Amino acid sequence: MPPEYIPLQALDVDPEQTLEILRLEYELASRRRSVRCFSDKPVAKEVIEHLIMIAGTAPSGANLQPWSFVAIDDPALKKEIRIAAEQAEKEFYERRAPAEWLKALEPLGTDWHKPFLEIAPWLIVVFRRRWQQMEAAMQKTYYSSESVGIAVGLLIAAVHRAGLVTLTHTPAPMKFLRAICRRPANETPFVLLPVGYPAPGAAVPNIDRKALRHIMQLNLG
Ligand code: IYR
Repeated sequence: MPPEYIPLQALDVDPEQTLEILRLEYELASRRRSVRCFSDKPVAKEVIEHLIMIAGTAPSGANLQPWSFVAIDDPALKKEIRIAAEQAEKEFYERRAPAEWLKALEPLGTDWHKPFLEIAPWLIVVFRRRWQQMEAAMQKTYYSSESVGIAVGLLIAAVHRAGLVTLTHTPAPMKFLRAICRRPANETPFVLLPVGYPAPGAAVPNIDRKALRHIMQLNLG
């Protein structure tokens, strides 16, 4: 069967306006930070639903959309996740982490305590599907890490645009999340995103971003 095509609905932007739009987008994007100090101020379920809908617009390998998002605001479930994450993280910080890795983390001031997992009003646990049910059979997915990574990027940008904050938390190992969230064996935990408002007076590490000349090469030069 030949593929069916429909008209594209790209945004119609006057090229004269492009740089102005992008300067503003950059100014906003550069204010995004990973935040570990959350307020317990509630966030409506509809807000979380929209964030996940935005994530679900990401491009994906063969459009297989190999992701699931588990949104959690149940205090008992959040507590269960905090306990399991802190257990894994304590082991990481006190035993498993190579000295070099701990040194790289020093400027962030992180440790195994993860109170934000209970304080943030929502946790979004993102799962990557290595294969998924398609019609009668299980089908392999393609580029699932890249696809889910892009979806998480869109979600993080939308969180920021909404005046909310988040953090890409990857407790290691994070297998426990599949059991706690009761997800099937074809799904692998990808990242855990606490979402909420920042605590009043929240502070972040004084670290900076690489300059354009350090991240961009123009042609061969
Ligand atoms: N998972 C640990 C350690 C950690 C690892 C990286 I890479 C970071 O950028 C930050 C922390 C933790 O969450 O503390």
